[in-house]
Amino acid sequence: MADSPVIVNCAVLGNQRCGKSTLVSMFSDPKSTDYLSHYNMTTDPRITNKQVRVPDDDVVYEFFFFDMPGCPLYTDLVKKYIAECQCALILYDANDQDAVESITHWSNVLVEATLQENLPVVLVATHSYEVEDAASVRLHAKISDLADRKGWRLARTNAVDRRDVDLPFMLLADAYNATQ
Ligand SMILES: Nc1nc2c(ncn2[C@@H]2O[C@H](COP(=O)(O)OP(=O)(O)OP(=O)(O)O)[C@@H](O)[C@H]2O)c(=O)[nH]1
Ligand SMILES: [Mg+2]
Repeated sequence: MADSPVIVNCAVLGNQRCGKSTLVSMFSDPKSTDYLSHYNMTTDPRITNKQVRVPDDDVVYEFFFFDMPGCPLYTDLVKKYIAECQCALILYDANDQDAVESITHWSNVLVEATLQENLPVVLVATHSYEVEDAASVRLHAKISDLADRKGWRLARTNAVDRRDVDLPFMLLADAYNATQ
């Protein structure tokens, strides 16, 4: 009989409206289109789970995704919810010129909540490929450098055409597996 999958808790963090609930719901329920038709601000943290096989390996993890509110009013609540998380997806809008500050803020929240400095993190650029001007290319280069310095993986996604919406989760499984 196959071993049971290892359970891993993953915090899903990022500014309000950057696309956290959309990405998680597209991955956990590929037929869902709810979040694309209208915006539902997350007020109650939502936990969903899905198994992910590590690419090129025989290992399966069962991730519990803690989809948190981005609204600053909830930051203390977020910290309580994610205290036991073992990894994180940190999302940002690829067109937000303040994305570096938002990533820094959410990575600090992760460290303060978990008291762990080096949890596996995947950065996820949402709304990617929508504006390809010089400013967004520069921003992407800056965030790639930040990811390299921190040892984080980086994925670009777009929910409207569902481009690469599974990629962050494959990178997450691989990044988490590398720590085991
Ligand atoms: N154009 C575009 N819209 C997106 C994308 N991803 C999400 N959205 C839209 O952005 C809005 C906000 O998405 P949510 O997933 O609810 O954002 P959230 O990060 O969960 O927001 P909070 O729950 O308030 O923290 C919704 O209307 C989505 O349809 C994307 O890649 N491109
Ligand atoms: Mg949400």
